[in-house]
Amino acid sequence: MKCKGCGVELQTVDETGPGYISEKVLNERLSDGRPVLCKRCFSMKHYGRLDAENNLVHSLENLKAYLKTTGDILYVMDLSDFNGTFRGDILSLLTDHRVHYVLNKVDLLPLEVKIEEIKIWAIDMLKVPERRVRLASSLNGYGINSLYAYLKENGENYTAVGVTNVGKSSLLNALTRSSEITVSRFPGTTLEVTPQRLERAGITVYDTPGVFTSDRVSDLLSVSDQSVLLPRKKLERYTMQFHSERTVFAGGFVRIDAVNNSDPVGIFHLFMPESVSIHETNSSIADAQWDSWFGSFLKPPFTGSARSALTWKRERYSLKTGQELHVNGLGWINIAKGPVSLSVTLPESVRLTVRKGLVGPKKFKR
Ligand SMILES: Nc1nc2c(ncn2[C@@H]2O[C@H](COP(=O)(O)OP(=O)(O)OP(=O)(O)O)[C@@H](O)[C@H]2O)c(=O)[nH]1
Ligand SMILES: [Mg+2]
Repeated sequence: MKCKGCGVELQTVDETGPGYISEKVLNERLSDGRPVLCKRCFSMKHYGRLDAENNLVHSLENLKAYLKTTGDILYVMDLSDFNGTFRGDILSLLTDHRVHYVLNKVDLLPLEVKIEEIKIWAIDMLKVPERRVRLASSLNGYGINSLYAYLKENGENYTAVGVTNVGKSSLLNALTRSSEITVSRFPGTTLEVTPQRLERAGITVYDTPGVFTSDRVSDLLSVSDQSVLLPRKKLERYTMQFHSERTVFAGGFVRIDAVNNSDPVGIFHLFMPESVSIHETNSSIADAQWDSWFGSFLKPPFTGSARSALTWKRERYSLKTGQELHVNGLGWINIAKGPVSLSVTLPESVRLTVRKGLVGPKKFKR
């Protein structure tokens, strides 16, 4: 028998292993006719707590096995981390399938950016036909009814695929109007493939465990720190001017320095989760203080770790008005008035992408 929340096989023997439920609770639940959840799902669902860090890290290899399951693919992404969740390595495994893109968490984007603009931008980024791209929020229900109708029209079986924490399980709960599958702020919540029946539509959507990545800022954090970084509300916007000899920190992991040149003073916006500390200072102070500020004044990281434990790189960019520099698993810099020359210092593993702006240059008043 499988856990209704995460799909893993239930067992009553190994208290620290996946799928554990005590024999007593199992028997009580079965005799009451209530859904049976493993201990881990129970505490995530009812207390928002992760009792045991799961040790099932799902990779592309696991995904290949799930792809044998059936049908079209629902490729689920997180709009607040577009480039971090739009993955060439996953998509290259999907070439034999028809892929429909669900851009989830649209509720996290600034109100000033209109839904239609987001859609046009996303289609341009994804380079796929418009009909294959759906915007959604599993949280506030945006786009769920039309996605339901779309799925009904286009097939009978789908597999929801994507990296951890993009909201695959939340999306399926929204579509089935239930809360049966466990969702949580911790990455790696779903442990096995579980079919979800959309009864009225006569279709089945398979939920799958998220693929773990290694090039997002969030990947440098412990599981509980990752849950803190995940935005709870719309991304925050910080508007700044770029002067030479000045440095901006986006948390402890990302240092942005204006490159001393003849550019006129540029203006940029940072879009980041509310838990990221943003701080502007003189570059000389930044040099002196970064180590001691890392993880205390500058978060993330939220719990003790040393800057010297990581390998760092520095990349230089010249950005024009309207362009953005996206930092995987964190947020992005939007150039409101360019050109801007900057250097970004960050951990070697984290990927940056220059992209056309999701946010138009004249969107915000200063
Ligand atoms: N703001 C917002 N948060 C969302 C949305 N959908 C999901 N979330 C949150 O994102 C987190 C992860 O959601 P899950 O549904 O567990 O994500 P998942 O992709 O199934 O994750 P794994 O099972 O770990 O692969 C939870 O805290 C959800 O509440 C959304 O549309 N908007
Ligand atoms: Mg899940």
